[in-house]
Order: sequence, then structure tokens, then C-alpha cells
Amino acid sequence: MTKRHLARPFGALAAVSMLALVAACGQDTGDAETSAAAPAASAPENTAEDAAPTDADAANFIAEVEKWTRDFGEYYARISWVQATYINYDTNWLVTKADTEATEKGVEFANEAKRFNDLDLPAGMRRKLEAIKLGVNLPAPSRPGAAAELAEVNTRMGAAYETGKIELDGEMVPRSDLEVMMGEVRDPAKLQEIWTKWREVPVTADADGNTIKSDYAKMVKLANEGARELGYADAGAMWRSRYDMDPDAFAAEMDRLWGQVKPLYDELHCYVRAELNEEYGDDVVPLDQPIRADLLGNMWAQTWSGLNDLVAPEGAAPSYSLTDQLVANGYDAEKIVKTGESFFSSLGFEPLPETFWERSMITKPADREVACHASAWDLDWADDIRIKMCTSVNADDFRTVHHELGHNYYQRAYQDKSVLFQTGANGGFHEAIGDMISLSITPEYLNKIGLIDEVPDASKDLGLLMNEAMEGVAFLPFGLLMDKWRWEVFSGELTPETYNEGWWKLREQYQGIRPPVARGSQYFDPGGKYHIPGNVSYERYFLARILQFQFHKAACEIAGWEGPLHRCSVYGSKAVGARFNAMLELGASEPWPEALAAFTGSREMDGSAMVDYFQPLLDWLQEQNEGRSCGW
Ligand code: X8Z
Ligand code: ZN
Repeated sequence: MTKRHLARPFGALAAVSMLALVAACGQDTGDAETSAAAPAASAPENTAEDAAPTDADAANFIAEVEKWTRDFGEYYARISWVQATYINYDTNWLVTKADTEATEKGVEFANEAKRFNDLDLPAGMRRKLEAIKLGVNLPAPSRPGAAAELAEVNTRMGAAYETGKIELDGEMVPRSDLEVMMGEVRDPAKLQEIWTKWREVPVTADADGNTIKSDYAKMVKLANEGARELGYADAGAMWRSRYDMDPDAFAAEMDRLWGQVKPLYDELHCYVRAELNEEYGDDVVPLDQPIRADLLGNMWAQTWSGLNDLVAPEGAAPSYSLTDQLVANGYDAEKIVKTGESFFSSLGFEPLPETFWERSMITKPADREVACHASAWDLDWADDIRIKMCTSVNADDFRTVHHELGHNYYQRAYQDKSVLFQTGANGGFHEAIGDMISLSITPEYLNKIGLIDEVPDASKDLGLLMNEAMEGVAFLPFGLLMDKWRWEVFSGELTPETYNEGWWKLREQYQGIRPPVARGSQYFDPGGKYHIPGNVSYERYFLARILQFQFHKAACEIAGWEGPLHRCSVYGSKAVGARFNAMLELGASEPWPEALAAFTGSREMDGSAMVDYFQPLLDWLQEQNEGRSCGW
């Protein structure tokens, strides 16, 4: 999430609804003030509601929304920041109140924007009106009390997720420790225990009997009612409308992209299952079944890097571990963030402002509840950018720091645009910026910055590609199915009784995984993933995987790189920085294909760059899998 209309973080607790992603059609970037229909000094101030609205009325309305958004957005962001970094009764109360007001106003504006539907306006104004219509992440119906109820339910779900307590071996264990354990423990019984206990939280009742599951069902009802009032089929259709195309066309676009990269996943799945079978035997990992979800090295089986040592190709295991190197070189959270900053600086971006260092939260405070899920914030529509992370010194968080900084550099790049356009070209773009940089963290780069002494020779490339695939390729079907599930929930295809069944159907169909034990309808396993109680849309991360490689390929071409894509690092290329910035500074002021073209020259999202990148690994996996019966 982000400051769309309202300053909100990317990836932060979305317990509060916000005015959200900008989409819609339009070509020019003109602000109302400079466009043909800018309000003249003599424009009538109080047009009667029922009189046919004029272009000047529309311009006045847009200016009013921009002003309110700018002012309220900063207030809202500061309240949200305090709550996310200090969760308690009072900050929950404050954020619920601010969220209620934001939703009420956002819905009022979205309804009002419809008045101008029939005007033939300049493209930039039309685009702003569409942004206003889509601006509320989860709309409440306009009847009195509904926005407050929705805000209350969302705050409660988000806080319950972040603060839910889990006991293991007689001790209360921090959630982040459990996440780490899923990547380290290799005892199936223990893994099953941790996995199962994590998923008790969404069905554990508070003192008033509310669970994340019961609150989720309430949220769905309210948000759907609100979305229908605004003219969308349901809240899912509203979320799918943020991509400069028809919602159905967007769903088809996701499937098209998945079709491009699915062969990579299928080969990886087949190979990893066989390796797990060797480790655990036929009883635990039968070769013709979906893989047990708790064995894949991650709480949600969304990335499988926890298994890197198990799957390393013989003779090509990477000769270094980035985690070990970070520790051996005395890195702490701040040094990791500084390292990320200096990558962006090498591309020509200005250093982060002093306030970033003063105000960010980069390690977990010992004395209070915070939202540990990493996020990046822009609090004042300008330079007050920050990240919030409970950083550990390891390779995963090294990557996540780059991810979060990508959000901050994007936010700063588009700060001169209208507040209505201060967001990503589409959600996928925002998530892909830092991830593109991560692909430039090659052995050559690590050697250049002194983190490794020797650059491994090309015989180790397969091992490095395998590690990258355990992260990016493994993620693809999870990235896709999260919102497929939500779309089914919002459309009514799934009900609270079938939430869990529908979830596991998709998990099996797309990921080829199964739960370690039967999961009846009393459970709510999707609620064990941050973005579900947090209401953060997830299609953005699937798209980011695709865009990350597309951006990387374009960047390497700009840098004049001619070798294989996985060896390319654009560190230090000012030419890449300048072209990258040309895309970033547009924000959402133009339809996303224009932003994509500004950097890559292409107007289509395209999975073929990802396939190119992994081609040597794909060839190798196909050889390894020969004679195996793949699939599930
Ligand atoms: O939520 C995030 C970021 C914040 S925007 C840390 N990610 C997704 C996740 O953790 O599930 C990044 C990758 C996918
Ligand atoms: Zn993010």
C-alpha cells in the first residue's frame, strides 16, 4: 500500500482502509491547474447539485479532493506510523477513528466523481476522476456507522495478526522466530507443530468472541456493499479495475503471464519434490502427491530458499553464503540499509534524507508491540520517507531492505506529481523497483563492495540460479492464487464455510502443495498470511516477479551488457539510473504501458525475460527430471 490519495505505506498493516491505487485511462499528465479546463478565477463556486456539471465544476472538485487528500493524508500517515510502531489500545483507537474519516470522505468523493461521467474532459482530468473513484481500498457503504464498523473490524484483524501469541515447548515465541524456524528445522513433526500453531491465531477468539475469521467475513460483506454502491460488481472487481483495463481483461492478463512462466515452476516443483523425497522418504514425500506445505522452508511455502542447501546442484553449490558473509563482515541492520542506499546512489539517485535515518524503524524494539511486516512509508508527500522493518542480518533481509528502499526511491521520484498520481504506474511496478536492484546483487558486485573475497567461476552459476529460482520462481503460483482466492470470496463463490476448502483447492491446483494435516472448515488458513487480514492486494507481487526480470533485462541492455542476464549487475550505471528515473517520476500520471515504455521500450508486461534469465537452469532441470513423473 502507499500514499495513494492518502499517505499509507507500501506493505504496511492495512488494517485501515485507504484511498487506493490509481488506475483508469487518460493520456496527458496535466494537473487541473494547467489543463484546458482549469478553474477560471470567476468559475461559479456553488454549482447546484442537480444542474448539469461543467468542466470548471470538475476542475474545482478535483482541486478540492487534492487539497483534502494532501492535508488529511499527512495526518493519517502520521497516526498510522505511530500505531504500526507502537500497537496498543490507544493507537488502535486513533487509527480506527482516522480510518473511519478517510473511508467516509473517500466514498463521498468517489460518489461525487460520478457526476462528471458524461463530460468530455482532457485525459489528465479524466484520469484523476477515475483515480478518485477507485481511491478507497475497501469502500464502506455510505449509510451511517458503516465506515466506523469496517474500520473497527480491520484494525482488530490487523492487530490480532501482528500480536497473536504462539507457545512452543512451554515458551511464548516471537512470530518472527517462528518464521525463521520454518527455514531451519528439518524434523517433520516439529515443522507440522509450528505450522499448525501459527494457524490457530486466525481462529482464536478475543474477549468479545471475535476472531480474524469472523471479522474477515464481516469485512467482506461491508466492502462488497460499499463497492456495489460505487458501481462495481464487488470489491474484488474494484481491485481488478486498477490496471488501466477492464477487470475481466486484467484477470485474463494474469493468466496469460502465468502461462508464460509456468514451465519454469513445473520443472522446479518436480525437482524439489524429488530432493525432498530423498531427504524424508516416500511416507512423508510421496512422489505422485502434492508436496507437504510445511516442508518447503517457509511458513507459507511461498518461497523455498530455506531449502537451498538441500537442492544445490552437485558440484555447483554456491561457494559462499551471503548470510554468513554479512555476519562475518560485521553487518548490522543499519549497515545493510546503507549498502542498499549506496546501490541507488551509484545509479545517480540522491542520498536518503537525514530524517530517513532519524525516523525509520529498522530493528525490532524490545519493549512494545510493533507491526514487524516490512514496509516503506512516505509521510508528507515529499521527503519524509522511511522504512519500518524488524531487520535480521541475513540474505533474506538483505533482499527485503532493497525491496523496501525501492518503494522509497519511487515515492520520492514522483513527489512533484498531483497527490492523485503519487503511486505506482500499477501495483506491480511499486513492488518491482527494489527487486530489480536485487538481481544486480551478483558475486561480482558482492566482491566489489568487499562482502566476498573471490568471485566464483562460471561452474557455480547453476547453484546461484537455483537459489534465485527458489525465491522468484517458487513464488509465482502463490503470488497468483492469493487474489484468485480473494476474488472468489468477494464474488460470493466462497462463503465462510468454504473459505478454507477453497483456499486449499487453489493451493493444490497452482502450487502443487497440500496441508500436513486435514484442515476442516473451522480453520481459516488464509488468515495466517499478513496480507489477508491486512487487506493488501497481492496480485501486485505476482506482477512484480514478472516486471523485476523485464526491468533487469532492459537495464542490462541500457548498461551495454552482453553476457548472460544472471551475471549482469547494473551497479554504477548512471545511464540506467536516468532511464529508470524517467519511469519512476511519472508515478501513475500515465497509463502503466507508457511508464513501462519509458524504461523498457515495451508496452506489455512480458514473462519471457524471466524465462531467458533462468534458461540455463531450466535446461538443467529438464535433464534432471527426465524419467520422473512430474505433476500432482
Ligand atoms: O509484503 C511484502 C513486502 C512488503 S510490500 C515485504 N512482500 C510479499 C510478502 O512478504 O508476502 C514482498 C514479497 C511478497
Ligand atoms: Zn513491497
